[in-house]
Amino acid sequence: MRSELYIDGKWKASSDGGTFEVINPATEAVIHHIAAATAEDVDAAVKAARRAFDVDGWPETSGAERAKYLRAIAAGIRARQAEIAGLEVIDNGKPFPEAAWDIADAAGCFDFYAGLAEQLDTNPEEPIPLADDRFTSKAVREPIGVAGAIIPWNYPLLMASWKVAPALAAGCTVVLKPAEITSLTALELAAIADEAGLPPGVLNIVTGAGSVAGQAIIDHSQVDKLAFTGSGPVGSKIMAAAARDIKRISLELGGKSPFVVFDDSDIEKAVEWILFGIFWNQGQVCSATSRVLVQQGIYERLLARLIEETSRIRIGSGLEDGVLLGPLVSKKQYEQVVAAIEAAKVAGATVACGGTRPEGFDKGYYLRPTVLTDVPLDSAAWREEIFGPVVCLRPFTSEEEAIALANDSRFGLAAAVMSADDARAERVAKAFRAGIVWINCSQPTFTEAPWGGYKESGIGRELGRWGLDNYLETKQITKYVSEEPW
Ligand code: TXE
Repeated sequence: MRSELYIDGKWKASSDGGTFEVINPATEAVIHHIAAATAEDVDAAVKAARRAFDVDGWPETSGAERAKYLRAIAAGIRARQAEIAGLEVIDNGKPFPEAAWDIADAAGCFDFYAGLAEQLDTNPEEPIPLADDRFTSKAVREPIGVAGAIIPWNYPLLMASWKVAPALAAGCTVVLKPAEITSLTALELAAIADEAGLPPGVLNIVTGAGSVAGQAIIDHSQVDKLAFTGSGPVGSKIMAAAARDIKRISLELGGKSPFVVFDDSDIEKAVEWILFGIFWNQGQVCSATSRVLVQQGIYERLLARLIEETSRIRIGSGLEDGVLLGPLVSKKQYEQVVAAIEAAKVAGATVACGGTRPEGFDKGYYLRPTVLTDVPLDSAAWREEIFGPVVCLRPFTSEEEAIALANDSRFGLAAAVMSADDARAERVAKAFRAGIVWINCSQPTFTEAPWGGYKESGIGRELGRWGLDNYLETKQITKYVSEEPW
Protein backbone atom coordinates (compact mmCIF):
# COMPACT_ATOMS: atom_id res chain seq x y z
CA MET A 1 0.00 0.00 0.00
CA ARG A 2 1.36 3.38 -0.99
CA SER A 3 1.32 6.30 1.37
CA GLU A 4 2.90 9.30 -0.34
CA LEU A 5 1.70 12.09 -2.60
CA TYR A 6 2.45 11.77 -6.32
CA ILE A 7 3.61 15.16 -7.56
CA ASP A 8 5.56 15.91 -10.75
CA GLY A 9 6.36 12.23 -11.28
CA LYS A 10 7.79 11.76 -7.79
CA TRP A 11 6.52 10.26 -4.51
CA LYS A 12 6.66 12.73 -1.65
CA ALA A 13 5.67 13.02 1.99
CA SER A 14 3.43 15.93 2.88
CA SER A 15 5.33 19.23 3.36
CA ASP A 16 4.49 19.27 7.09
CA GLY A 17 4.83 15.50 7.55
CA GLY A 18 1.12 15.16 8.28
CA THR A 19 -0.74 11.90 7.69
CA PHE A 20 -4.25 10.52 8.15
CA GLU A 21 -5.54 7.07 9.05
CA VAL A 22 -6.99 4.51 6.69
CA ILE A 23 -9.73 2.51 8.41
CA ASN A 24 -11.13 -0.81 7.21
CA PRO A 25 -14.91 -0.35 7.55
CA ALA A 26 -15.43 -4.10 8.03
CA THR A 27 -13.22 -4.26 11.13
CA GLU A 28 -12.84 -0.61 12.21
CA ALA A 29 -9.08 -1.30 12.38
CA VAL A 30 -6.53 1.31 11.31
CA ILE A 31 -4.75 -0.43 8.44
CA HIS A 32 -2.52 2.30 7.06
CA HIS A 33 -1.46 5.95 7.15
CA ILE A 34 -1.38 8.26 4.13
CA ALA A 35 0.18 11.68 3.55
CA ALA A 36 -2.19 14.59 4.16
CA ALA A 37 -1.40 17.21 1.52
CA THR A 38 -1.08 20.84 2.60
CA ALA A 39 -1.92 23.90 0.50
CA GLU A 40 1.82 24.06 -0.24
CA ASP A 41 1.76 20.51 -1.65
CA VAL A 42 -1.28 21.35 -3.77
CA ASP A 43 0.52 24.42 -5.07
CA ALA A 44 3.50 22.25 -6.08
CA ALA A 45 1.12 19.82 -7.85
CA VAL A 46 -0.67 22.62 -9.69
CA LYS A 47 2.65 24.19 -10.73
CA ALA A 48 3.86 20.82 -12.06
CA ALA A 49 0.61 20.37 -13.98
CA ARG A 50 0.93 23.94 -15.28
CA ARG A 51 4.48 23.35 -16.51
CA ALA A 52 3.49 20.03 -18.14
CA PHE A 53 0.73 21.92 -19.94
CA ASP A 54 2.39 25.24 -20.75
CA VAL A 55 6.03 24.26 -21.31
CA ASP A 56 6.55 20.51 -21.68
CA GLY A 57 4.12 20.10 -24.56
CA TRP A 58 1.45 17.66 -23.31
CA PRO A 59 -1.35 19.52 -25.15
CA GLU A 60 0.70 19.40 -28.35
CA THR A 61 1.03 15.61 -28.30
CA SER A 62 -1.14 13.91 -30.91
CA GLY A 63 -4.30 12.13 -29.84
CA ALA A 64 -2.63 8.89 -30.93
CA GLU A 65 0.30 9.48 -28.56
CA ARG A 66 -2.02 10.20 -25.66
CA ALA A 67 -4.06 7.12 -26.57
CA LYS A 68 -0.91 4.99 -26.15
CA TYR A 69 -0.53 6.19 -22.57
CA LEU A 70 -4.24 5.69 -21.85
CA ARG A 71 -4.16 2.14 -23.23
CA ALA A 72 -1.04 1.38 -21.21
CA ILE A 73 -2.82 2.61 -18.08
CA ALA A 74 -5.85 0.43 -18.93
CA ALA A 75 -3.57 -2.58 -19.36
CA GLY A 76 -1.79 -1.77 -16.09
CA ILE A 77 -5.11 -1.65 -14.23
CA ARG A 78 -6.27 -4.93 -15.81
CA ALA A 79 -3.02 -6.68 -14.98
CA ARG A 80 -3.58 -5.93 -11.30
CA GLN A 81 -7.38 -6.19 -11.23
CA ALA A 82 -7.72 -8.65 -8.34
CA GLU A 83 -5.10 -6.93 -6.20
CA ILE A 84 -6.61 -3.46 -6.72
CA ALA A 85 -10.12 -4.81 -6.12
CA GLY A 86 -8.84 -6.23 -2.82
CA LEU A 87 -7.57 -2.77 -1.81
CA GLU A 88 -10.93 -1.25 -2.71
CA VAL A 89 -12.68 -3.79 -0.45
CA ILE A 90 -10.56 -3.08 2.63
CA ASP A 91 -10.80 0.67 2.02
CA ASN A 92 -14.45 1.08 0.99
CA GLY A 93 -16.14 -2.09 2.29
CA LYS A 94 -17.90 -3.18 -0.91
CA PRO A 95 -18.15 -6.88 -1.78
CA PHE A 96 -15.18 -8.14 -3.78
CA PRO A 97 -17.12 -9.02 -6.97
CA GLU A 98 -18.48 -5.45 -7.08
CA ALA A 99 -14.98 -4.07 -6.61
CA ALA A 100 -13.64 -6.34 -9.36
CA TRP A 101 -16.42 -5.04 -11.62
CA ASP A 102 -15.45 -1.42 -10.81
CA ILE A 103 -11.80 -2.06 -11.61
CA ALA A 104 -12.68 -3.66 -14.96
CA ASP A 105 -14.90 -0.65 -15.72
CA ALA A 106 -12.09 1.74 -14.79
CA ALA A 107 -9.77 0.00 -17.27
CA GLY A 108 -12.55 0.12 -19.89
CA CYS A 109 -12.90 3.86 -19.31
CA PHE A 110 -9.21 4.45 -20.15
CA ASP A 111 -9.55 2.34 -23.31
CA PHE A 112 -12.70 4.18 -24.35
CA TYR A 113 -11.09 7.61 -24.03
CA ALA A 114 -8.00 6.34 -25.88
CA GLY A 115 -10.36 5.83 -28.83
CA LEU A 116 -11.77 9.35 -28.49
CA ALA A 117 -8.26 10.83 -28.24
CA GLU A 118 -7.44 9.21 -31.58
CA GLN A 119 -10.61 10.63 -33.10
CA LEU A 120 -9.40 14.13 -32.18
CA ASP A 121 -6.58 13.55 -34.70
CA THR A 122 -8.91 12.43 -37.48
CA ASN A 123 -11.29 15.37 -37.05
CA PRO A 124 -8.98 18.17 -35.90
CA GLU A 125 -11.15 20.96 -37.29
CA GLU A 126 -14.70 21.57 -38.37
CA PRO A 127 -15.28 23.95 -41.31
CA ILE A 128 -17.99 26.53 -40.59
CA PRO A 129 -19.98 27.56 -43.67
CA LEU A 130 -20.38 31.38 -43.69
CA ALA A 131 -22.93 33.47 -45.58
CA ASP A 132 -20.15 36.03 -46.24
CA ASP A 133 -17.78 34.41 -48.76
CA ARG A 134 -15.00 36.92 -48.16
CA PHE A 135 -14.16 34.83 -45.09
CA THR A 136 -13.56 31.19 -44.29
CA SER A 137 -14.02 29.91 -40.80
CA LYS A 138 -13.35 26.74 -38.85
CA ALA A 139 -13.79 25.50 -35.30
CA VAL A 140 -10.98 23.67 -33.53
CA ARG A 141 -11.03 21.94 -30.14
CA GLU A 142 -8.24 22.55 -27.65
CA PRO A 143 -7.65 21.30 -24.12
CA ILE A 144 -8.80 23.66 -21.34
CA GLY A 145 -5.56 23.46 -19.35
CA VAL A 146 -5.02 22.23 -15.80
CA ALA A 147 -7.95 20.25 -14.42
CA GLY A 148 -8.53 19.91 -10.68
CA ALA A 149 -10.53 16.75 -10.01
CA ILE A 150 -12.13 16.02 -6.64
CA ILE A 151 -13.83 12.69 -6.16
CA PRO A 152 -15.91 10.82 -3.56
CA TRP A 153 -15.45 7.50 -1.79
CA ASN A 154 -18.23 5.34 -3.22
CA TYR A 155 -16.40 4.25 -6.39
CA PRO A 156 -12.82 5.29 -5.63
CA LEU A 157 -10.89 4.07 -8.70
CA LEU A 158 -13.84 4.33 -11.07
CA MET A 159 -14.55 7.98 -10.18
CA ALA A 160 -10.83 8.75 -10.61
CA SER A 161 -10.99 7.15 -14.06
CA TRP A 162 -14.13 9.03 -15.11
CA LYS A 163 -12.16 12.24 -14.60
CA VAL A 164 -8.55 11.40 -15.37
CA ALA A 165 -9.17 9.43 -18.61
CA PRO A 166 -11.14 12.11 -20.52
CA ALA A 167 -8.93 14.91 -19.17
CA LEU A 168 -5.74 13.24 -20.41
CA ALA A 169 -7.42 12.24 -23.68
CA ALA A 170 -8.32 15.90 -24.29
CA GLY A 171 -4.74 17.02 -23.59
CA CYS A 172 -5.34 18.52 -20.15
CA THR A 173 -3.06 17.92 -17.21
CA VAL A 174 -4.57 16.89 -13.88
CA VAL A 175 -4.38 17.34 -10.13
CA LEU A 176 -6.62 14.70 -8.56
CA LYS A 177 -7.73 14.57 -4.94
CA PRO A 178 -9.38 11.32 -3.86
CA ALA A 179 -11.73 11.22 -0.88
CA GLU A 180 -9.73 11.08 2.34
CA ILE A 181 -11.46 7.89 3.45
CA THR A 182 -10.66 5.95 0.25
CA SER A 183 -7.34 7.00 -1.24
CA LEU A 184 -5.56 3.66 -1.66
CA THR A 185 -6.48 2.84 -5.25
CA ALA A 186 -5.94 6.39 -6.57
CA LEU A 187 -2.32 6.05 -5.45
CA GLU A 188 -2.10 2.75 -7.36
CA LEU A 189 -3.42 4.61 -10.40
CA ALA A 190 -0.52 7.05 -10.03
CA ALA A 191 1.91 4.12 -9.85
CA ILE A 192 0.37 2.56 -12.97
CA ALA A 193 0.51 5.86 -14.88
CA ASP A 194 4.13 6.24 -13.79
CA GLU A 195 4.99 2.73 -15.07
CA ALA A 196 3.20 3.60 -18.32
CA GLY A 197 5.75 6.41 -18.73
CA LEU A 198 3.29 9.29 -18.43
CA PRO A 199 5.47 12.45 -18.43
CA PRO A 200 6.06 14.15 -15.04
CA GLY A 201 3.40 16.66 -14.03
CA VAL A 202 0.70 15.36 -16.40
CA LEU A 203 -1.06 13.52 -13.57
CA ASN A 204 -0.59 14.52 -9.94
CA ILE A 205 -2.38 12.86 -7.03
CA VAL A 206 -2.72 14.67 -3.73
CA THR A 207 -4.36 12.82 -0.86
CA GLY A 208 -5.80 14.77 2.05
CA ALA A 209 -8.69 16.52 3.69
CA GLY A 210 -11.37 18.23 1.63
CA SER A 211 -11.16 21.35 3.77
CA VAL A 212 -7.39 21.65 3.21
CA ALA A 213 -6.21 19.93 0.02
CA GLY A 214 -9.59 20.09 -1.72
CA GLN A 215 -10.08 23.73 -0.80
CA ALA A 216 -6.56 24.57 -2.02
CA ILE A 217 -7.35 23.06 -5.42
CA ILE A 218 -10.62 24.92 -5.87
CA ASP A 219 -9.06 28.21 -4.72
CA HIS A 220 -5.96 27.90 -6.90
CA SER A 221 -5.83 30.62 -9.54
CA GLN A 222 -3.81 28.46 -11.94
CA VAL A 223 -6.39 25.69 -12.14
CA ASP A 224 -8.56 26.18 -15.24
CA LYS A 225 -11.24 23.57 -14.72
CA LEU A 226 -12.82 21.85 -11.71
CA ALA A 227 -14.48 18.45 -12.00
CA PHE A 228 -16.29 17.26 -8.89
CA THR A 229 -18.45 14.40 -7.71
CA GLY A 230 -19.73 14.59 -4.15
CA SER A 231 -22.22 16.31 -1.88
CA GLY A 232 -24.41 19.27 -2.78
CA PRO A 233 -22.97 21.64 -0.16
CA VAL A 234 -19.41 21.08 -1.39
CA GLY A 235 -20.70 21.41 -4.98
CA SER A 236 -22.02 24.86 -4.07
CA LYS A 237 -18.65 25.82 -2.57
CA ILE A 238 -16.93 24.72 -5.76
CA MET A 239 -19.29 26.72 -7.93
CA ALA A 240 -18.70 29.79 -5.76
CA ALA A 241 -14.92 29.34 -5.85
CA ALA A 242 -15.04 28.83 -9.63
CA ALA A 243 -17.01 32.04 -10.04
CA ARG A 244 -14.07 34.11 -8.79
CA ASP A 245 -11.94 33.50 -11.86
CA ILE A 246 -14.50 31.85 -14.15
CA LYS A 247 -13.12 28.33 -13.95
CA ARG A 248 -14.94 25.77 -16.02
CA ILE A 249 -16.86 23.32 -13.87
CA SER A 250 -18.63 20.00 -14.03
CA LEU A 251 -20.51 18.84 -10.94
CA GLU A 252 -22.22 15.54 -10.10
CA LEU A 253 -24.02 15.89 -6.80
CA GLY A 254 -26.24 12.89 -6.21
CA GLY A 255 -30.00 12.68 -5.95
CA LYS A 256 -33.14 11.01 -4.73
CA SER A 257 -34.03 9.05 -7.82
CA PRO A 258 -37.48 7.55 -8.39
CA PHE A 259 -38.34 4.12 -9.79
CA VAL A 260 -41.92 3.88 -11.11
CA VAL A 261 -43.30 0.34 -11.39
CA PHE A 262 -46.61 -0.08 -13.24
CA ASP A 263 -48.95 -2.93 -12.39
CA ASP A 264 -48.42 -4.70 -15.72
CA SER A 265 -44.81 -5.41 -14.67
CA ASP A 266 -43.46 -8.83 -13.80
CA ILE A 267 -43.19 -8.61 -10.01
CA GLU A 268 -40.12 -10.85 -9.78
CA LYS A 269 -38.21 -8.78 -12.31
CA ALA A 270 -39.30 -5.57 -10.62
CA VAL A 271 -38.08 -6.82 -7.23
CA GLU A 272 -34.74 -7.83 -8.74
CA TRP A 273 -34.14 -4.37 -10.22
CA ILE A 274 -35.38 -2.58 -7.10
CA LEU A 275 -32.87 -4.56 -5.01
CA PHE A 276 -30.07 -3.78 -7.47
CA GLY A 277 -31.16 -0.14 -7.64
CA ILE A 278 -30.79 0.48 -3.91
CA PHE A 279 -28.63 -2.16 -2.23
CA TRP A 280 -25.70 -2.35 -4.68
CA ASN A 281 -22.67 -0.72 -3.04
CA GLN A 282 -24.68 -0.57 0.23
CA GLY A 283 -26.90 2.05 -1.39
CA GLN A 284 -24.02 4.50 -1.51
CA VAL A 285 -24.71 5.28 -5.13
CA CYS A 286 -25.51 8.76 -6.44
CA SER A 287 -28.08 7.38 -8.88
CA ALA A 288 -29.62 4.85 -6.45
CA THR A 289 -33.36 4.54 -7.04
CA SER A 290 -34.25 5.25 -3.44
CA ARG A 291 -37.89 6.27 -3.98
CA VAL A 292 -39.91 3.39 -5.40
CA LEU A 293 -43.43 4.16 -6.63
CA VAL A 294 -45.54 1.06 -7.19
CA GLN A 295 -48.94 1.05 -8.85
CA GLN A 296 -51.70 0.14 -6.42
CA GLY A 297 -52.74 -3.13 -8.13
CA ILE A 298 -49.44 -4.90 -7.31
CA TYR A 299 -48.26 -2.82 -4.34
CA GLU A 300 -49.00 -5.32 -1.55
CA ARG A 301 -47.69 -8.35 -3.44
CA LEU A 302 -44.54 -6.53 -4.54
CA LEU A 303 -43.91 -5.21 -1.04
CA ALA A 304 -44.19 -8.72 0.42
CA ARG A 305 -41.73 -10.13 -2.13
CA LEU A 306 -39.37 -7.20 -1.62
CA ILE A 307 -39.33 -7.76 2.14
CA GLU A 308 -38.69 -11.48 1.62
CA GLU A 309 -35.77 -10.90 -0.73
CA THR A 310 -34.32 -7.99 1.25
CA SER A 311 -34.30 -10.08 4.43
CA ARG A 312 -32.33 -12.79 2.59
CA ILE A 313 -29.47 -10.53 1.49
CA ARG A 314 -26.26 -11.92 2.91
CA ILE A 315 -24.38 -9.33 4.97
CA GLY A 316 -20.68 -9.56 5.79
CA SER A 317 -17.14 -8.56 5.02
CA GLY A 318 -16.62 -7.79 1.34
CA LEU A 319 -13.85 -10.39 1.28
CA GLU A 320 -16.21 -13.26 2.19
CA ASP A 321 -17.63 -15.35 -0.63
CA GLY A 322 -21.33 -14.88 -1.34
CA VAL A 323 -21.68 -11.62 0.59
CA LEU A 324 -23.98 -9.12 -1.14
CA LEU A 325 -23.97 -6.29 1.37
CA GLY A 326 -20.79 -5.06 3.04
CA PRO A 327 -20.36 -2.42 5.76
CA LEU A 328 -21.02 1.26 5.08
CA VAL A 329 -17.88 3.17 4.21
CA SER A 330 -17.26 4.98 7.51
CA LYS A 331 -18.50 5.62 11.01
CA LYS A 332 -19.76 9.03 9.87
CA GLN A 333 -21.76 7.55 7.01
CA TYR A 334 -23.13 4.75 9.24
CA GLU A 335 -24.27 7.25 11.88
CA GLN A 336 -25.81 9.49 9.23
CA VAL A 337 -27.84 6.63 7.75
CA VAL A 338 -28.98 5.34 11.16
CA ALA A 339 -30.03 8.90 12.08
CA ALA A 340 -32.00 9.17 8.82
CA ILE A 341 -33.89 5.94 9.63
CA GLU A 342 -34.64 7.16 13.17
CA ALA A 343 -35.86 10.52 11.80
CA ALA A 344 -38.08 8.69 9.30
CA LYS A 345 -39.69 6.73 12.15
CA VAL A 346 -40.32 9.92 14.09
CA ALA A 347 -41.90 11.43 10.97
CA GLY A 348 -44.33 8.51 10.81
CA ALA A 349 -42.68 6.02 8.46
CA THR A 350 -42.97 2.27 9.01
CA VAL A 351 -39.85 0.12 8.95
CA ALA A 352 -41.09 -2.82 6.86
CA CYS A 353 -37.76 -4.62 7.27
CA GLY A 354 -34.18 -3.93 8.39
CA GLY A 355 -33.41 -0.63 10.06
CA THR A 356 -31.00 -2.00 12.65
CA ARG A 357 -27.52 -3.47 12.99
CA PRO A 358 -27.43 -7.13 11.98
CA GLU A 359 -26.93 -9.59 14.83
CA GLY A 360 -23.50 -11.08 15.37
CA PHE A 361 -21.49 -8.09 14.19
CA ASP A 362 -19.60 -6.41 17.04
CA LYS A 363 -17.30 -4.44 14.78
CA GLY A 364 -17.77 -2.85 11.37
CA TYR A 365 -20.26 -0.34 10.04
CA TYR A 366 -22.91 -2.91 9.18
CA LEU A 367 -26.57 -2.11 8.71
CA ARG A 368 -29.43 -4.36 7.64
CA PRO A 369 -30.95 -3.44 4.28
CA THR A 370 -34.03 -1.41 5.02
CA VAL A 371 -37.44 -0.94 3.42
CA LEU A 372 -39.53 2.03 4.60
CA THR A 373 -43.23 2.48 3.86
CA ASP A 374 -45.76 5.18 4.84
CA VAL A 375 -43.00 7.74 4.39
CA PRO A 376 -44.56 11.23 4.50
CA LEU A 377 -43.98 13.20 1.31
CA ASP A 378 -42.63 16.16 3.25
CA SER A 379 -40.20 14.12 5.37
CA ALA A 380 -36.42 14.14 4.96
CA ALA A 381 -36.48 10.39 4.29
CA TRP A 382 -38.56 10.99 1.16
CA ARG A 383 -36.84 14.18 0.02
CA GLU A 384 -33.16 13.97 1.00
CA GLU A 385 -30.42 11.62 -0.10
CA ILE A 386 -29.79 9.00 2.61
CA PHE A 387 -26.87 7.36 0.77
CA GLY A 388 -27.25 3.99 2.42
CA PRO A 389 -29.22 0.74 2.02
CA VAL A 390 -32.60 2.36 2.62
CA VAL A 391 -35.48 2.37 0.15
CA CYS A 392 -38.81 4.20 0.49
CA LEU A 393 -41.82 2.49 -1.11
CA ARG A 394 -45.10 4.21 -1.92
CA PRO A 395 -48.23 3.27 -3.89
CA PHE A 396 -49.70 5.36 -6.72
CA THR A 397 -52.80 5.03 -8.88
CA SER A 398 -52.43 6.90 -12.18
CA GLU A 399 -49.58 7.61 -14.60
CA GLU A 400 -50.02 11.36 -14.01
CA GLU A 401 -49.71 10.90 -10.26
CA ALA A 402 -46.57 8.77 -10.67
CA ILE A 403 -44.90 11.38 -12.88
CA ALA A 404 -45.83 14.20 -10.50
CA LEU A 405 -44.47 12.29 -7.47
CA ALA A 406 -41.32 11.27 -9.34
CA ASN A 407 -40.54 14.83 -10.43
CA ASP A 408 -41.39 16.40 -7.07
CA SER A 409 -37.75 16.65 -5.99
CA ARG A 410 -35.01 19.26 -6.04
CA PHE A 411 -32.78 16.57 -7.55
CA GLY A 412 -32.83 15.13 -11.05
CA LEU A 413 -29.98 12.71 -11.50
CA ALA A 414 -31.70 9.48 -12.50
CA ALA A 415 -35.13 7.89 -12.80
CA ALA A 416 -36.43 4.46 -13.79
CA VAL A 417 -39.71 3.10 -15.07
CA MET A 418 -40.95 -0.45 -15.52
CA SER A 419 -43.99 -1.41 -17.60
CA ALA A 420 -45.01 -4.05 -20.12
CA ASP A 421 -46.50 -1.22 -22.19
CA ASP A 422 -43.58 0.17 -24.16
CA ALA A 423 -45.39 3.31 -25.31
CA ARG A 424 -46.24 4.16 -21.72
CA ALA A 425 -42.68 3.51 -20.54
CA GLU A 426 -41.33 5.80 -23.28
CA ARG A 427 -43.89 8.48 -22.37
CA VAL A 428 -42.91 8.39 -18.71
CA ALA A 429 -39.20 8.33 -19.58
CA LYS A 430 -39.73 11.55 -21.52
CA ALA A 431 -41.70 13.15 -18.71
CA PHE A 432 -39.01 12.50 -16.07
CA ARG A 433 -36.94 15.59 -15.22
CA ALA A 434 -33.70 13.66 -14.86
CA GLY A 435 -30.43 13.28 -16.74
CA ILE A 436 -30.34 9.47 -16.74
CA VAL A 437 -33.46 7.39 -17.36
CA TRP A 438 -33.72 3.61 -17.30
CA ILE A 439 -36.59 1.62 -18.79
CA ASN A 440 -37.26 -1.85 -17.36
CA CYS A 441 -34.02 -1.75 -15.36
CA SER A 442 -32.15 0.45 -12.87
CA GLN A 443 -28.49 1.47 -12.67
CA PRO A 444 -26.71 -0.10 -15.65
CA THR A 445 -24.03 2.43 -16.59
CA PHE A 446 -22.12 2.58 -19.84
CA THR A 447 -18.91 4.47 -20.54
CA GLU A 448 -20.32 5.46 -23.94
CA ALA A 449 -23.48 7.18 -22.63
CA PRO A 450 -23.83 10.66 -21.02
CA TRP A 451 -23.97 10.81 -17.22
CA GLY A 452 -25.14 13.78 -15.18
CA GLY A 453 -28.08 15.49 -13.58
CA TYR A 454 -30.87 17.99 -13.97
CA LYS A 455 -31.70 20.52 -11.25
CA GLU A 456 -29.58 20.33 -8.06
CA SER A 457 -27.98 17.06 -9.14
CA GLY A 458 -25.29 18.95 -10.98
CA ILE A 459 -24.00 20.64 -14.09
CA GLY A 460 -22.47 19.09 -17.19
CA ARG A 461 -22.22 15.51 -18.37
CA GLU A 462 -19.49 12.95 -17.85
CA LEU A 463 -18.77 9.82 -19.90
CA GLY A 464 -19.15 9.32 -23.63
CA ARG A 465 -18.13 12.12 -25.97
CA TRP A 466 -19.78 14.53 -23.53
CA GLY A 467 -17.14 13.59 -20.98
CA LEU A 468 -14.40 14.62 -23.40
CA ASP A 469 -16.17 17.95 -24.11
CA ASN A 470 -15.78 18.76 -20.40
CA TYR A 471 -12.05 19.18 -20.94
CA LEU A 472 -12.07 20.97 -24.31
CA GLU A 473 -12.41 24.59 -25.36
CA THR A 474 -13.76 25.50 -28.80
CA LYS A 475 -11.81 28.05 -30.82
CA GLN A 476 -13.08 29.83 -33.91
CA ILE A 477 -10.43 30.61 -36.55
CA THR A 478 -11.67 32.96 -39.25
CA LYS A 479 -9.63 34.07 -42.27
CA TYR A 480 -10.15 36.99 -44.65
CA VAL A 481 -9.69 35.41 -48.10
CA SER A 482 -11.02 38.11 -50.41
CA GLU A 483 -8.82 40.23 -52.71
CA GLU A 484 -11.25 43.13 -52.19
CA PRO A 485 -10.09 45.85 -49.77
CA TRP A 486 -12.00 45.73 -46.49
O1 TXE B 1 -19.09 14.28 0.75
P1 TXE B 1 -18.13 15.45 0.35
P2 TXE B 1 -19.10 13.37 2.09
C1 TXE B 1 -23.38 12.73 -0.63
C2 TXE B 1 -24.05 11.65 0.20
C3 TXE B 1 -23.22 11.63 1.44
C4 TXE B 1 -22.90 13.10 1.61
C5 TXE B 1 -21.68 13.40 2.43
O2 TXE B 1 -25.36 12.03 0.49
O3 TXE B 1 -23.93 11.13 2.54
O4 TXE B 1 -22.69 13.55 0.29
O5 TXE B 1 -20.53 12.70 1.97
C6 TXE B 1 -14.01 16.77 -0.95
N1 TXE B 1 -13.23 21.86 -1.03
N2 TXE B 1 -22.44 12.18 -1.58
O6 TXE B 1 -19.05 14.20 3.30
O7 TXE B 1 -17.65 16.16 1.58
C7 TXE B 1 -13.82 15.56 -0.07
O8 TXE B 1 -12.53 15.54 0.49
C8 TXE B 1 -12.91 20.92 -1.93
C9 TXE B 1 -22.96 11.96 -2.91
O9 TXE B 1 -18.05 12.35 1.96
O10 TXE B 1 -18.80 16.24 -0.71
C10 TXE B 1 -14.07 14.44 -1.07
O11 TXE B 1 -12.90 14.23 -1.85
N3 TXE B 1 -13.17 19.62 -1.78
C11 TXE B 1 -21.90 11.67 -3.87
C12 TXE B 1 -15.19 15.02 -1.94
O12 TXE B 1 -15.16 16.42 -1.72
C13 TXE B 1 -13.83 19.24 -0.67
C14 TXE B 1 -20.73 10.90 -3.43
C15 TXE B 1 -16.58 14.50 -1.60
O13 TXE B 1 -16.85 14.69 -0.24
C16 TXE B 1 -14.23 20.18 0.30
C17 TXE B 1 -20.32 11.23 -2.07
C18 TXE B 1 -13.90 21.54 0.08
N4 TXE B 1 -14.22 22.51 0.95
C19 TXE B 1 -21.20 11.82 -1.21
N5 TXE B 1 -14.88 19.52 1.29
C20 TXE B 1 -22.28 11.38 -5.27
N6 TXE B 1 -22.68 12.41 -6.02
O14 TXE B 1 -22.16 10.27 -5.73
C21 TXE B 1 -14.89 18.21 0.95
N7 TXE B 1 -14.25 18.02 -0.23
